[in-house]
Amino acid sequence: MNYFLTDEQQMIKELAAKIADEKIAPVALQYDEDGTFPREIVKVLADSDMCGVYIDEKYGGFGGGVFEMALVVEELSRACGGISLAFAGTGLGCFPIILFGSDAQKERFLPPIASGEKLAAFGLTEANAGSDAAGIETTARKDGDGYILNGTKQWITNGGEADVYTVVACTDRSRGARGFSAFIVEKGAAGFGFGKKENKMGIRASCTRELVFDDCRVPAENLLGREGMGFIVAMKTLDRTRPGVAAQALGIAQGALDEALKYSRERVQFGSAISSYQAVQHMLADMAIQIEAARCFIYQTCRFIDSGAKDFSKESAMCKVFASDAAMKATVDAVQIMGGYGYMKEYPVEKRMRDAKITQIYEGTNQIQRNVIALELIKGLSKK
Ligand code: COS
Repeated sequence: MNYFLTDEQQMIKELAAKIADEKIAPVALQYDEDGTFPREIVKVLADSDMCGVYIDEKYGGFGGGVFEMALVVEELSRACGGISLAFAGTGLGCFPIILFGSDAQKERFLPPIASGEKLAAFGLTEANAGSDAAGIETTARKDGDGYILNGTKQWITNGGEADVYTVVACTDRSRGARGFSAFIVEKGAAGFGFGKKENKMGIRASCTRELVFDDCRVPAENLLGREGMGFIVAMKTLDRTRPGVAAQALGIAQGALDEALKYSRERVQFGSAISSYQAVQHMLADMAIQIEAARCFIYQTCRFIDSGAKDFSKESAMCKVFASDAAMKATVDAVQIMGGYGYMKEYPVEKRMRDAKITQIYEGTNQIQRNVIALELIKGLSKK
């Protein structure tokens, strides 16, 4: 399918694909096994000027948007959905600054992220605040010319590896969703530490840790937007980054289809390659249909967002649900096509099945996405 990418977008996609094939695919299973953070790949991305594709040129980026970010995430995830998260998790941590940062904050924090010198992370989730984002208990108390943060963020992608953290904390519990504020916290700040590295089912090359704030002082100049805007910062960020999760799912699914297709042409049973049997052909065809539909949906949603659209919560949630459900099904089917080999760790599809699962869960479970979609539908009706 011709998606009419611009020359620049085509170049970005091809470069990301080359890095995925040459640098990530050969090491993906090892990183999955060891669970080590892919610093070497981050360096390759930095050397290839990929880290800032979605950051303004003024701050050292390429000047693209959500679409360029998704193209990179898709291609990297085709080779490894875990390694791609060093890049995608940084995007998630960066968007609060891109959207709500002052000029001074952007000038200070974005250039080292665009160059790949620094990584970012986003701290919203807590032990008792997952789907219910407004349930966060981390507090930020005004103290002179700064704030004192106390609390613990859980399951933070790039936790401990990132240098720049955008964190949402409660500044006034009495104000409900308007009582949260978002802050930029730097690694190394006094009172800011990390929990143990989580041992995960999938995306094992990605580092997931707690962020622990123990009387951590954050200067007032690190407040993002105004006090009380934290919930909106988080929601508007997630509206822009959920298509990135969809792109991660898309890449994982495409990688699974590629492997299953290749295997089905090589595997001979009952005297013929199993690709000659209709039972296998139909599974491959269904995977391809879902993947292409997801790609159309994601690309169009990203273009819609980058066109300057104001409200795209519904579309963003829809493409995340569609692509992640498609990836889960495609990866399970890829394992099925490869049978016993598919179930073995030395073949590269069981990892994709494990990696796919998280895309139905993080940045808002698919059940929460359906709530968002339904509410938007109902709101739309009542406006008519
Ligand atoms: N853009 C702008 N504003 C938004 C918004 C969005 N996408 N979503 C909600 N808001 C606003 C609402 O308009 C409301 O504003 P007012 O107080 O002015 O009316 C405010 O935020 C509170 O919204 P709401 O009442 O809908 O909040 P809820 O507590 O009911 O939660 C959901 C809404 C479930 C959508 C939210 O908690 C959520 O997204 N949960 C999933 C969190 C998530 O993705 N976690 C993963 C973390 S990152 S890995």
